[in-house]
Amino acid sequence: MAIIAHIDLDSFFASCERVRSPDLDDHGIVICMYSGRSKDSGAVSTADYTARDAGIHAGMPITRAKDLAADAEEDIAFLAADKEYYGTVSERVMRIVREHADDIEVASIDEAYVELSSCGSYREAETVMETVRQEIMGQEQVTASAGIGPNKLVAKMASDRDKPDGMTVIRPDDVEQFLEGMPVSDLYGVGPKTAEQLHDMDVTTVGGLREIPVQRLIATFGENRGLSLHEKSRGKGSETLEDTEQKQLSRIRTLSQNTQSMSDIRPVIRELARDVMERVDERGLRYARVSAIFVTTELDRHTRSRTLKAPTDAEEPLFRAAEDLVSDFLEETSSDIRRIGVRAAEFDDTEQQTLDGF
Ligand code: TTP
Ligand code: MG
Repeated sequence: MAIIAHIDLDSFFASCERVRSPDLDDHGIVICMYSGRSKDSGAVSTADYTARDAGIHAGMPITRAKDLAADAEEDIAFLAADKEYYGTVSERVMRIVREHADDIEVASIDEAYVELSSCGSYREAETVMETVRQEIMGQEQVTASAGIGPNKLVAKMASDRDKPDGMTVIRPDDVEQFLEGMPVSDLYGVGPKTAEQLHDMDVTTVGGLREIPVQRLIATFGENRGLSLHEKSRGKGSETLEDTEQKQLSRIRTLSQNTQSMSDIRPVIRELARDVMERVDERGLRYARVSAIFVTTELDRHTRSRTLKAPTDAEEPLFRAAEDLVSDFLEETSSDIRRIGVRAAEFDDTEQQTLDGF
């Protein structure tokens, strides 16, 4: 029996900004993607729940959002999106989630599917996800909503049910009732066009969709979409997570001059190893394979790799192995090196990457 959770951070970009701007405590927050064409051209990226109460939502033109904000009771702050910062928060959050799961699939910057089948019961899975949400709150001061169900489809829709800062558990026996009265447009993957076509067939709820014979769905929407709608209306979805885990981390740099000299290259390897390790650390990983990447003056690209005796989270083995690989390569080539790279791979349980020799 599969048990899958879906976790989605609440008004994510806005929540990140709230963490670093205590002065916005009594403000609503709107995050904007400015197009740069004119002062307020662009669209709203997200709005916190206070700004949503004023009618502001993602995708809305910034000018319209500002009009709504002007009429709102609360003060609403408009900030430019800083995706790099949100990315670092996201990585730390995913690390927390990963620590509690058999496996995770990072589905976007603020959501992940979580494999919890080994919990053995929904009650245990619920305890795990409650812990995950508390740790995220404790460490990052952002709230997350979660859903638990027998597959990804149900988990995803369950996490949407009680936003913000809520959790919904849908056991297999509850799936039908959970979906029954739901508007078809809320079925994950049903866009406005499909919803409209369904409305034309007098289908407004998922329960109504379930009544339509699959042949009729196929006749209207084609084989793939027809079948998919039929399955979704019954709460059937994938129980298998996609492999999104990081397979390798690397940094490559152009040398200040083309060279054959180890003493020129060594300090660069040191810096590259440090940069790579920073990212390995951020993700809480251990690596077991080291590669050095070379681009010669002729722009040929070579890779040399070595597997360590045991996985490690230390920087020195990365530097040492890369240094050895470089010195071996310098022995066998007569070309000067133009660019040099260092890569760590084979993170803990992850399978070996076949990136060598490209
Ligand atoms: P979502 O999870 O869709 O939205 P959210 O986290 O802001 O709000 P919710 O509480 O409903 O989950 O998207 C995650 C982030 O992705 C969001 O904070 C900003 C960004 N985003 C955009 O930039 N443009 C968009 O149209 C959407 C939907 C999201
Ligand atoms: Mg979200």
